[in-house]
Amino acid sequence: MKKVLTYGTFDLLHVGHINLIKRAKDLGDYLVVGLSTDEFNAGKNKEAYHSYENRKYILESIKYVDKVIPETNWEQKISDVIENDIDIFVMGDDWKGKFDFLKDYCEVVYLPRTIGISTTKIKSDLHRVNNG
Ligand code: C2G
Repeated sequence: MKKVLTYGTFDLLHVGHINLIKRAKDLGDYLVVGLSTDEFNAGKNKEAYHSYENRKYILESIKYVDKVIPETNWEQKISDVIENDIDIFVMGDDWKGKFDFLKDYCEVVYLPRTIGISTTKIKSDLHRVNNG
């Protein structure tokens, strides 16, 4: 069984997230998602609209996702790969090169992002619509 791992915040879930999750799953048989906790996001200067519990519940309802684990720090990826027996690590190519250190432990794949959609865009578009 080929196991795949990816990470993210997955706030205000949109097709860019689903495209990534689906393509990641299609590279193997089992997909683990490392979901950024609210505390970890604070460190990324990101504040998710949905809480970690709700983002986890939403991700677990996606047919491509087999397991969700918490992402609490930048240092956990190597142990996550080892402990979950991961064969392939996948991220969108906005992260290209940033996780090449994982190549000692598994395959590393950066996938093209879906153009024209992002959680930030959703928030700013809604702000404009609601504020004239
Ligand atoms: N993504 C994408 N296309 C978009 C938007 C996002 O392919 N239009 C991908 C990102 O490249 C990432 C995943 O969807 O691989 C999740 O995106 P975010 O929730 O924004 O994740 P991020 O904040 O980048 O956190 O340790 C890594 C971090 O946790 C990644």
